[in-house]
Amino acid sequence: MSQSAHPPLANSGIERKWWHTATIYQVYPRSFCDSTGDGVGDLPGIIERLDYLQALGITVIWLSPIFVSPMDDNGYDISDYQDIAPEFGTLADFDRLVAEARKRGIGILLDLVVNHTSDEHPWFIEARRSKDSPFRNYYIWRKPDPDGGPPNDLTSSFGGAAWTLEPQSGEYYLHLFSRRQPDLNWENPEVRDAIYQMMNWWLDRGIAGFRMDVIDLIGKQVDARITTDGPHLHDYLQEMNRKTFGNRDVLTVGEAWSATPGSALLYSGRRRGELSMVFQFEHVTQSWDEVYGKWRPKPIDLVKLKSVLGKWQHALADDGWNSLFWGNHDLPRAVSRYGNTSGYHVESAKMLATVLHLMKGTPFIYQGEEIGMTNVPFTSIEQYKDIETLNMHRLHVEAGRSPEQFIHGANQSGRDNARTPMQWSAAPHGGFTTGSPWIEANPNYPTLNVESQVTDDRSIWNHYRRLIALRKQHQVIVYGQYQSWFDQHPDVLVYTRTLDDDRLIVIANFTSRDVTITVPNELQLCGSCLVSNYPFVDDISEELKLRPYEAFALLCNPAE
Ligand code: TEU
Repeated sequence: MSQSAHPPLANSGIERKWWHTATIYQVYPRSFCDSTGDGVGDLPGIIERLDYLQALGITVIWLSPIFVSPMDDNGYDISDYQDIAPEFGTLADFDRLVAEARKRGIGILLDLVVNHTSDEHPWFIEARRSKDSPFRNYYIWRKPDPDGGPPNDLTSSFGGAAWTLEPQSGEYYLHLFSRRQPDLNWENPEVRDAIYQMMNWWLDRGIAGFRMDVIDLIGKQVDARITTDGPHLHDYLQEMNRKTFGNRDVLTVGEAWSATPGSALLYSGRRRGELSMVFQFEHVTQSWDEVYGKWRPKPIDLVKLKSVLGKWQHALADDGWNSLFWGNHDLPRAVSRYGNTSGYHVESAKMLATVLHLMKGTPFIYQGEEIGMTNVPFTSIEQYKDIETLNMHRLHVEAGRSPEQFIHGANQSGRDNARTPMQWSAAPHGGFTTGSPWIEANPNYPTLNVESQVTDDRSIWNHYRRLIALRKQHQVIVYGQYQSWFDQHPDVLVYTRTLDDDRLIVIANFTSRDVTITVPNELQLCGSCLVSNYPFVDDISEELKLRPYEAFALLCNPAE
């Protein structure tokens, strides 16, 4: 996995890194594979499935949090950073996971959640005990405003005020997420040192790096109402880099909802000494409603989507690095959001994978995406488990709005769409557990599952496997220069990647109709088909007829 000793590329300033050719697979441990029958996925379950992941060809597993936690936010509320949640296993299981994964050429990326802890973390238990506690300053406390209310109007991502009154001291503490997730005070050097020590402890156990939860929030200055991109954000990241992973050959990816092309260069620029890359969400949020956000998503406008994807490809072309993803544990299922699950499930899932995996950057696959898992048709709020969805539902109903309308929004964008059990087979609950799962399985598991796809050469799964292998074989996929075509076309997405004499052409129809495009001469359609989601017709003419959701890539060498 760690092949760092490549020479720099002659025709580009980018120094080669092992994670440039990597494909990362996100596991949401709670929902991946339950080895004990308690209805909750666990580390031994992941170990059982390592052969499956190796067959897919992935290089790294990003594990959503596995640490001790009251699970108010499914582990994004940590009460002990240096032990494993009992429902997931033990430290010995973790070490075995790292070792077994390594044997298969797979690294383990941990989820670093250090913007906040759980309210059950000993630091917070101590901090809230008294104003004089040595841990008080680990968190962010403020006096009430003059009329006794919260210090200011900052709100929590999960709804309501970002401040909760701690009655004993009469002060409020800050929580940008649930009240059970108090924000750490990064201005306190003791906090930073404690976090760096913990990071080094995990690095010494042989992990491949970190995914960093809401890392754009750590430089916040609450009195100025600055939450993202605070003045010391990049100083802290540089310090973290120096004191932890900087001299190790690991991968770091920061979650940064606020990232712009400019700030992404600060995070991931090669001379910055910060992170390998960030997750930016502009392609996600560009289709959200201006008022209701993700709860009333707009239909996908392909011209806009292409413009955002292209903007990021260009912005990080010569410095920094892109992450590539359609989904994660907070987002709807890719094929439900961007594809078509009614008539073209297989075609559209493969089309989306083709478009994403042949761009420049490191692709991330969210568990189940490789078989085209879909959003869940829950009809009642009782079926939902996610704290964000439940809180938002309460606020929606309290405001007198229709519960049906809320469920409709949650069916499209609620986080539980991504969190239903992994569908391994047609066995009860998709073969995820022999017990009763913590959240219901998607009822489509009898037909949509791993078992039926791995042996079918035309399956979505095998399409992903091919794309992952192509990235390892062709430098043009990793380093080729990106150029988009047909920018204003509402139905098709076309781009080329060029490296030395190699040219890759990717063409995709985003609609359920036949679409004919006139190929301009400069595009020089030629070469052999690397991957396609339809039986490939070899007569490429100027008038190119694309079938519904058809997508293919041609590799040619115009010089030959
Ligand atoms: O997510 C950050 C975050 O802001 C999400 O809550 C996201 O904004 C929301 O789903 C969109 O409506 C990270 C984690 O990925 C998420 O699972 C955690 O709940 C959150 O941080 C707090 O740790």
